[in-house]
Amino acid sequence: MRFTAVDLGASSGRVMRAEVTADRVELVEVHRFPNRPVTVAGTLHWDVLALYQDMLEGLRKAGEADSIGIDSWAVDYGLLDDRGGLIGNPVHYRDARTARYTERLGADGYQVNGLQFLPFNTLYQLLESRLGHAETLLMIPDLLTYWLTGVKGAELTNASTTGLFDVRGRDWARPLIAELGLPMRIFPEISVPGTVVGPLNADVGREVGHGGVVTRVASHDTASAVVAVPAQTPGFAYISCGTWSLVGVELDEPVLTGDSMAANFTNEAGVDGTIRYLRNVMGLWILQECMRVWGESDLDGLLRAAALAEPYRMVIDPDDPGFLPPGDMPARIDAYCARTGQPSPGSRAQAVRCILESLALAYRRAVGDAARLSGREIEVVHIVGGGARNALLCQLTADATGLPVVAGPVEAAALGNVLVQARAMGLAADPRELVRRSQPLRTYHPGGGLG
Ligand code: LFR
Repeated sequence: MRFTAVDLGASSGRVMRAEVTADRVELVEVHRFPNRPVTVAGTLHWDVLALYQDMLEGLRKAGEADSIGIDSWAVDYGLLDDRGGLIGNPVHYRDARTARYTERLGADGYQVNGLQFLPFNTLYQLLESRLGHAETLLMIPDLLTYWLTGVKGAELTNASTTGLFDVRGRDWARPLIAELGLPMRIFPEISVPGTVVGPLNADVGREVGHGGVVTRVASHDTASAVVAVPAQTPGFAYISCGTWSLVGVELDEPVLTGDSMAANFTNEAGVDGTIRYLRNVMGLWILQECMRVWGESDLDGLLRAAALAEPYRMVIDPDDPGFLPPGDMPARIDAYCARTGQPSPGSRAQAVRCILESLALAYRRAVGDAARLSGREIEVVHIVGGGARNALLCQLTADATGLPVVAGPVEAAALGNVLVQARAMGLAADPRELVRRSQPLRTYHPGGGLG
């Protein structure tokens, strides 16, 4: 059968066409486009109409499929009025409007939502939003689904990132929503990944040149990526490595202890009743911003030079809040090093080395904390997403964790998106097995060398 996956990341989006048979899944990228946030009147926004337009272009290029699925980053949303019109442009989670939240609010109950504290969690954004005549809140993939089909609704995995979700009841946390003074009317009914939404609107069909049906997938990109982790046994940790690095394990039950909250671990909902127990590590964002500031696009060249740079000359804490907003990252690294009595990198190669080693150390901490807090014994680390292509980072991670690292698939989120659709249509009963059979994977061993 044929499927189309729309996968929107913080820095780029893609539309993939997929062919799934009983024992294989093949992906072909048909459209890739940059995701360029726009600052208007001092507020950082997503250019959601440009993303919509590119999605249509991708659907046109992909041709007709048995089903279409959409995933994106989490947390952000659009608000609709009583006629279904979008009120304002969705605000970017890196906008400064939530910077004043530096710790959990009393009413943000970890016992209920199980969510790590991040200043941009939906609930803090909503406290900063004008909800006046808002009738409906739709998370980004749900908003795009609405524009394609006319159907409003919420999808489980993404709803679980709002802070307004009861992780044990797997539904909106009504008492918490009431306590925060937010109107319950704006939260649509939640459906689970694999739910068929309905056909494309006629006008959309005319624009893309074909019809089709939209299925709700694990619409939080990280949840889709975890579906595509090619693990064989329960003793695995994953690092979903793109703009962010999401580091954790897959559990059957949330961990809601005080220790877990103190370690800022999150319990986000996964497919089939699972819990994605993980921590957000700042990820390749710092490197992406350095490259933007340097005007440099040759990542491979930078990585080759970084492999020859001096090991562990300086380290940063990638999770320092100073690295969250867009800006002059090389200067921020210098300032961090000065503040902590370390030399500045002094060259691009050394700066890249510093970022990757600091990430590897952050991964070691997060994998160790996940194991300790969940009681899960970990034998292997899977790196999925764009970072799986970064051999230096994979090797540094194997060295830092002392565990074998299996790298791949690179397009994990799009694959997970497709596999959930395929399963809804009776194919891909064991998604991970299909990934193992059809995707190239590479293993890095601790001490394996950087050559
Ligand atoms: C990764 C991701 C993370 C989420 C962050 C912000 O793309 O979805 O899981 O914490 O983006 O939405």
